[in-house]
Amino acid sequence: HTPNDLFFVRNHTVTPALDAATWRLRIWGDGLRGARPAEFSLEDLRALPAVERSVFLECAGNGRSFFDRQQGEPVSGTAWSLGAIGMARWRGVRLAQVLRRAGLSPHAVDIQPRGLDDAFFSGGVNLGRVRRPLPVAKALDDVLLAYEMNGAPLPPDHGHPVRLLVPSWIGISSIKWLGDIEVSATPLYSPWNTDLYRLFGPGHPEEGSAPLSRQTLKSAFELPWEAPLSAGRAQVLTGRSWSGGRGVRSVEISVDGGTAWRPATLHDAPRPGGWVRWSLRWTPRTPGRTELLARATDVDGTTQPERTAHNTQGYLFDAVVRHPVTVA
Ligand SMILES: Nc1nc2c(c(=O)[nH]1)N[C@H]1C(S)=C(S)[C@@H](COP(=O)(O)O)O[C@H]1N2
Ligand SMILES: [Mo]
Repeated sequence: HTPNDLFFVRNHTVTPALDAATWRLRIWGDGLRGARPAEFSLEDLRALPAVERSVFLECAGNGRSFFDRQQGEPVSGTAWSLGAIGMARWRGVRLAQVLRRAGLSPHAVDIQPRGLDDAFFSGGVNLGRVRRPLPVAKALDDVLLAYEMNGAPLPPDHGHPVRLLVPSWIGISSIKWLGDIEVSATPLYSPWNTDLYRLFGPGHPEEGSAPLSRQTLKSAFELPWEAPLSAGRAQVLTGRSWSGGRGVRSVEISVDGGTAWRPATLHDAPRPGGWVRWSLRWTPRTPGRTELLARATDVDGTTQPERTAHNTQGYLFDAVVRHPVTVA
């Protein structure tokens, strides 16, 4: 697990100060059986059966800087390397249970959770408060209303007092500082599933791809960028691989820039929403600069590619990352 104080923070505006004692979640819309909205306090949610899940949360832009760095293709957005992911033990209540209590109708197709943070402005245009529709099928499957992270109340930066946690899906799905959820009998749209968080550019439709949902396959070494390594001294290279699919089955490592590959030893079983830790012993021999590569294959047989097809906003980078080290 990633400690809370080291967990990446991604805000569209600024972290709001919310009082858990007066906080309420409002559930409303024509996808409910009754006309009346339902309201839940934090105490109400805590009174329902709690569940705990260890799953990662990862921004759709994680790895974005490698479009430019490795492929020479500039993209817009925060130039993350591989730090926009964390794994936590989330505790909360199943969204399915709360939606049913609110009177979910069989005609509901989409829900739209919305944050209590300030409205987001882009290019001078007010896009309103952060919100992104989610199909009811996913909402009823494995989504949590989380109020604890790694055994502590949700920290302010991570959505205090309650956030949505949508396992395996891109980070924007997991709305923080949750204030209300619209439940709708017709499909819902917001800038976060129309102009943002779709794939745009050559090779993609004018209106963009379908709204992005599941995360992709990635690997990272647990090693500083440009790490200095000693020639002739045995190293244990360690790292992690993860996928928005059913989990990672195998990982191969190259210590010569991508010519020869050796299997890494995995230290975790594949699990949806989980990452696997891996290691490989290696004694660097030749002084100089080199690149280490880690390439994962998931349970469905998909392997990380050499390149990721370009998209203008730099989402879902999944190609093998070339990690520079210097042997001296
Ligand atoms: N209300 C609200 N929810 C939000 C955001 C936001 O700006 N406002 N950012 C989203 C994005 S883009 C990501 S990647 C994750 C980041 O969660 P974290 O800051 O807890 O790591 O929260 C998502 N939920
Ligand atoms: Mo994100």
